[in-house]
Amino acid sequence: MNMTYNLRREALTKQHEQLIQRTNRPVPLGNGIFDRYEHPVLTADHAPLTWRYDFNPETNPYFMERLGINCVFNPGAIYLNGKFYLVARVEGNDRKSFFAIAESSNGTDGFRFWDEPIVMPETNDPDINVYDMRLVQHEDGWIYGLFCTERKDPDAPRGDLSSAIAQCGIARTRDLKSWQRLADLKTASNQQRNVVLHPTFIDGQYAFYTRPQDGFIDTGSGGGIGWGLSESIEQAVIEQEIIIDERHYHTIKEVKNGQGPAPIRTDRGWLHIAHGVRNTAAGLRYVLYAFLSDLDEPQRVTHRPGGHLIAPQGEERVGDVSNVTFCNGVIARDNGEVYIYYASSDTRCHVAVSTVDRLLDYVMNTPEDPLRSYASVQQRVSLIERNRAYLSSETAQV
Ligand code: M1P
Repeated sequence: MNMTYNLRREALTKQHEQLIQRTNRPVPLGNGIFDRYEHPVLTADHAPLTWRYDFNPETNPYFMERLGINCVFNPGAIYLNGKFYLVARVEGNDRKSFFAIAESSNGTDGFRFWDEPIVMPETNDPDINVYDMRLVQHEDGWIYGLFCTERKDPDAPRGDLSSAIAQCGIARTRDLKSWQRLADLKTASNQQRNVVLHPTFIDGQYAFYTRPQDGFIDTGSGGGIGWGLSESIEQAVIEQEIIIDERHYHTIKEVKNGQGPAPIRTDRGWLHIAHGVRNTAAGLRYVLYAFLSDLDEPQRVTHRPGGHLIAPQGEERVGDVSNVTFCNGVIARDNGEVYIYYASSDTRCHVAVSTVDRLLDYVMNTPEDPLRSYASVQQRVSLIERNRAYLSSETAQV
């Protein structure tokens, strides 16, 4: 057997195993709202070598990569039978995304992909690309995966090979292993991305968060996080779509926004994580924000903390699509811990750990964006004055 093959196979296998077994520690002294972790939880290098290399020395004497993985990002998440599962968006060097499950016993490190990726069944209208799955354990007993299905725009002018139509694909499973594909969601909008199934029935119907848009990239006159109901999930149709969280001038969500994972049920309401997008001279900037909505009427937003919850930092700021944080997976455990899985710059996956109590404190006590610099500085002056009063009373007591 040839030396190159042997040396490379052995070294790469060792390196891969070390990466998976790498300990991941929380970064000390964060902002008190959540703890970031020092390493990404999943990267392209976590993809098993058998997905990338031909192991037969006869046909691959140089142990050369045959099918490269470009990046692993935007994972859906679910906690089942004591394990943390991520359904990651794995993108090959050919730009096609597919879904693959990685599993960990503690949610912050040790994520290992299952032996094979998910082979998602197609509908009669084959998907060109599928991505960004939101996993929901619905009260009807199924686990649903809602994702973006993208196809070429049939009305694109000749020569335009970029215009696409994004719609919501729906699949369901009981065990994350076998997947049943249902019909794509039907709405009045030409473009739908970031569609999420609410985990409970509302008025006896399936409830969806949507994101209607005019164009594939541009919201045009559309946008905002929408909401609609459907009697059926097998043939889901939303007749009436309302906007529950609008875009707003000079905010973190002036260009577009979208619901992240399905919201977390808490005593105080449904806790949502979403992404907001604004324009800059360097292109679009994607950050995560949070809000709270009413327990009985999840479409009624009750608290809107201003600004971002998580924005890209350090190495997170650079990647295939730089300056992006995106989240479509969260795990809320019965013990109150919350694991926010977010991706940075369309390249890798991270975790930020918090608790329901801390996130509720954040959403209920962070003031809303006052929408003007004058009002914004007043919020800060008011905080400074309250602190001055408190600190001087503290000194007086000593
Ligand atoms: O590139 C950033 C993100 O862009 C899209 O999100 P949105 O529809 O809100 O613009 C998605 O393609 C997402 O996957 C990607 O991370």
